[in-house]
Amino acid sequence: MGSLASVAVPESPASLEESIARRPRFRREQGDGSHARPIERVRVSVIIPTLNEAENLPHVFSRLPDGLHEVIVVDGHSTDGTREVARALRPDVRIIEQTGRGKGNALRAGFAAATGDIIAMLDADGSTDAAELPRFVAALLNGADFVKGSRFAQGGHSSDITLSRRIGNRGLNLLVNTLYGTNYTDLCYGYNAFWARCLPYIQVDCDGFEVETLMNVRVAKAGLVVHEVPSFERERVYGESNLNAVRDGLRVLRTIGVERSSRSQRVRLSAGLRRLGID
Ligand SMILES: Nc1nc2c(ncn2[C@@H]2O[C@H](COP(=O)(O)OP(=O)(O)O)[C@@H](O)[C@H]2O)c(=O)[nH]1
Ligand SMILES: [Mg+2]
Repeated sequence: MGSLASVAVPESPASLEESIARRPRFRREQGDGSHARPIERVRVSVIIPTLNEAENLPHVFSRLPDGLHEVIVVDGHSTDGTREVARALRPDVRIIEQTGRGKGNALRAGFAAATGDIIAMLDADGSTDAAELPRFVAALLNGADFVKGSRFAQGGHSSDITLSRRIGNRGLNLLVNTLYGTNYTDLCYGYNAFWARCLPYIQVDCDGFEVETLMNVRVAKAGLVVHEVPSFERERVYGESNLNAVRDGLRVLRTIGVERSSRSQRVRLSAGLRRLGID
């Protein structure tokens, strides 16, 4: 398994400074010295949302690379012993109980609690492979602000996605690329990593599975540098997906539309869609 220490990184902190200097707008807006840390000491926080994933955690945790700053499990009131299993597997794990419901709500809590320089999010069902993390971190160290995993970029693959989800994802992906001028190949995938300094541009304020779309659209709107890396999605090891293709597809569609409008339009559109039962 890969180790974060073995990531191919620019040789000195000066290289990172150089890549930041090429994006003066971003540096000016940050202005908080958050890049002063030498690359070798960059801290990586991993956020894992869990909803009854006790059986899957041994596999998921066994794939985590060495050298992580922290692993944060955000649990959705699981009743199968998920929190206890997480603690037994990894005594240093940070466990947070989410306050609301849904994956988006859980990730918001995890992002707020993270203390690392880089935040990575992955699933707890064995679909996303934590051993791929060094690839994401390398892309961030090489100049990306936000790194999207992609099952459909060259070298990526999914043995988990159903035909209907594949078609829906492709259509929604095309819509986002058309509306926002992006070149994404995989809109609705839960494996991403980004510099913590990007959080003010992301500000997750949705609750459900539309969270990845919201993040991808907001980083595009903010003009952040987004790289995609290929990722191999496996079938969930135990249990069943919590996602409903139609219900959650509509939520994704609504998110794309709402994000497209101005702030005041957004409030009105959001209220209108809610009246139609699309929330
Ligand atoms: N905390 C929390 N985690 C969730 C919730 N819904 C899903 N998850 C987690 O999000 C990840 C992806 O969920 P999953 O049901 O596999 O959806 P899919 O991968 O899109 O089919 C898994 O780690 C789930 O345990 C939730 O309401 N709360
Ligand atoms: Mg899954």
